[in-house]
Amino acid sequence: MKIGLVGYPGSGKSTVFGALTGLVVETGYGARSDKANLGTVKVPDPRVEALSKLYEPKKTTYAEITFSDLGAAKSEGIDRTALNAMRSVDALCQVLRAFPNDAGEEGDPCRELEGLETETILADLEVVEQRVERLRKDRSNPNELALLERVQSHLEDAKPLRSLELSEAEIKQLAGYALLTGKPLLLVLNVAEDAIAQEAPAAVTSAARERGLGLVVLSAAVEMDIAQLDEAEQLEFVSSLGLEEPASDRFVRAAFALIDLISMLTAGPDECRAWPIARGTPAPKAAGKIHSDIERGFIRAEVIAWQELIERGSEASCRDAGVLRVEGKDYVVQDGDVVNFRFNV
Ligand SMILES: Nc1nc2c(ncn2[C@@H]2O[C@H](COP(=O)(O)OP(=O)(O)OP(=O)(O)O)[C@@H](O)[C@H]2O)c(=O)[nH]1
Ligand SMILES: [Mg+2]
Repeated sequence: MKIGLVGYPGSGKSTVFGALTGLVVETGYGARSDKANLGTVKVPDPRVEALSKLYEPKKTTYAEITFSDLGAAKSEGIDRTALNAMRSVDALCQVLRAFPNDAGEEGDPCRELEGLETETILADLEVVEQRVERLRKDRSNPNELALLERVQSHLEDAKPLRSLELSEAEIKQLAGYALLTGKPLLLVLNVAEDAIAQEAPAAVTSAARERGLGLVVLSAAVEMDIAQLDEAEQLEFVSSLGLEEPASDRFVRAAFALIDLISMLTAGPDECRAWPIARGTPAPKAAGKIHSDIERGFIRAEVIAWQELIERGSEASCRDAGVLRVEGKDYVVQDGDVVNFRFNV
């Protein structure tokens, strides 16, 4: 799963990326290479932490997501290279500048939000118009034509695709077009160091709410500093700022939720682990994430809600208490299920 960091030049994409990944990257206006920065980040998960404390396993593995710093904007605004780079990611996070830059200019996050929205709507319209024209000419697929005409008129109303109501089948039909405004979008308001404990400006929160978009407030510069500290120092520093955890932890969790993934958990003395799966995945398919043999030879899943396991301290006492459920192949795995698969190959 890949998430693209997008936004206007100097909004702080590379700084956010550095803070998330702990990688040292070049920041500052014009500091960018031709290759997008790529980095993989653990999704902080207190459930995995608790299980790991209980089992003291040899290995603890968190879910991961990959962030890509699509810092390819050339001058003012968003250019074509940046727009094209967005097509290959699963979701977008737009970094909005709300701190004064080196030139002393205040940020205008609402303008940046609207600006990128307009650019991406226009880029999508271009794709859709071309396809509509083709389909009208060769009359090969009236079904798809009708759908694309609906999409076109929605975009022409200056609305992003994600606000158009679509059936599962229609979403599938459109997937191949990789339309930018159909991708899940999370907003990151990058504020000045002295504004992290303050509420986000009302104009920004209402712009996010109107569009049904998530909003995370952080100061990338501060998060970058936090990322350089060891764990104990981090906690101390974060609480001295009046926060409970680094904002980047909240951000990564929000990004994970954005792509509609949930975590199946496995726990034991060898490994405690979170397995990212799509919401609605049936047990055998979820088992296949661990190993294809387990999917092939699936017999049943033994499931305990993670809180029960932590509370009762062992699988055996969960069994005794009747909170270990035996589920078959139609069971849909839920977020936070600790699962043990029985299989036979
Ligand atoms: N004061 C302050 N400065 C920041 C913050 N975040 C980023 N900056 C500074 O703003 C400048 C631009 O940040 P970058 O992370 O390079 O921005 P970018 O979006 O990657 O920029 P381009 O790659 O040029 O599009 C750098 O000088 C950063 O140090 C912040 O939270 N507070
Ligand atoms: Mg950059």
